[in-house]
Amino acid sequence: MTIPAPHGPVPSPRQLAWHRRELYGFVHFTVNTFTDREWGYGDEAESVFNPEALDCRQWVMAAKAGGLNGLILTAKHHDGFCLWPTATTSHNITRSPFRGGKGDLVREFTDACRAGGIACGLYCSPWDRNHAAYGTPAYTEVFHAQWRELLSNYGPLCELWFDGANGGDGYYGGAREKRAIDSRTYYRFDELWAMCRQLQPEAVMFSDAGPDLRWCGNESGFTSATCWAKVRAEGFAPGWVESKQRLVEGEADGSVWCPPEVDVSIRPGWFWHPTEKARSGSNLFQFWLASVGRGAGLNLNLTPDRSGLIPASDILELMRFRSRVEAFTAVDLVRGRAMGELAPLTDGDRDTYWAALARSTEIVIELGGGHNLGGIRMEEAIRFGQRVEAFAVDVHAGGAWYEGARGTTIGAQRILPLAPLHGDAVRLRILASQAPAVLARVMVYAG
Ligand code: FUL
Repeated sequence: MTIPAPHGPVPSPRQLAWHRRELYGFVHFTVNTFTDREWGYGDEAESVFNPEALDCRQWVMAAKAGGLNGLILTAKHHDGFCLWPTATTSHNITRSPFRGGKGDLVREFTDACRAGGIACGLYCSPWDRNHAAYGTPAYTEVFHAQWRELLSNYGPLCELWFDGANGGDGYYGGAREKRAIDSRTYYRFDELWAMCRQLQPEAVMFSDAGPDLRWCGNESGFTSATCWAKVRAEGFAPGWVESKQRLVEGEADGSVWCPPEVDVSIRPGWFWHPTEKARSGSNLFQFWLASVGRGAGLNLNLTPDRSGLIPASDILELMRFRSRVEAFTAVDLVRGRAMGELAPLTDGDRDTYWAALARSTEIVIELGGGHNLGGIRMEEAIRFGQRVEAFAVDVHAGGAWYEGARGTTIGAQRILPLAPLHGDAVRLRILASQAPAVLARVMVYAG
């Protein structure tokens, strides 16, 4: 078989590795946890940060209970308090009671992730409501130096998170005023990103505008049903995008591979608040279907409380969520069933593929007897680009074909519940594709 020529942009190796992570989490934790705020003003006393039972191994245990493959910690949020002993500002963890002023939460976090066998990444906010120099070129130097410390001292990181928010006002060393910056130029992201590539070549970088991952345009747990991993390069900068819709769907004629990450919190807020509760496991399962199920990544935020631990009630919902995913995907009825040239589709190997000859095509996979159907997972072999524009899935039941699902894009993976039919074969129809489809795997889940 000839190797297909790539169609349009293709993922980099680091983006391919990210696509396979699929499900991971944020940890939002800082002074806000203790002051009951979402955006600290920047004037918080370091002494408020005092989590007496903190144990990052418990965070990793909670992540694994939910099936998360990695965690990303807010090393510094908009309030400017640094969770590591930085040389760039005195507004940091060494001036808090935590570990008697000898603490380094970034160290404890990265160590615990590695010990637990999950990936770790970091968030360090561009906007800094504490720093006196915010708004001047001097702060940009500070911000770059903070990232240099984080990139240099904590081993390999999987993801670097550049937040786009900037609300204007803050403490700013006592000035207590509003400061405006031009987010397209002020942070000198080109230089910063070059440093990230040099010091952490494996890490993907997230911002509204990539370069590796884009924001999905909402914090509500979904990406759109039509989901392109490619975008046109123009009209984006961190914290700035010409049109939000471009982020949501991506662009069929995009020139750059930049898939969406869906970031959403397990609770209403990003930080722990005494009056809020975790979303249910079935709610999290819906988020999974609407993000991972549409070819995006799901970054599910966890919120340690004031003791420094993730609440037991949240862990219970994470376990329920994981059970829902495991039950949905438990039995693949077509494993090993596709024959001849289609065999790569059901061999369980994401690296093998089947290439169609035409832009519309159909394949039939027998189930070897009647089964109740629950769902389907389809994958394009995205190293050849994203191609499929429309598809339908039919189920053969009682001697006739019934349409069980229909959609537009497939991408890295498309996961859909199927109409509850008792069938003995499944037919995938590729109705339209920018170039002949190249598919990696098809799985049909028992219902
Ligand atoms: C937003 C921030 O303003 C929120 O506080 C949170 O960190 C979220 C992930 O990103 O832009």
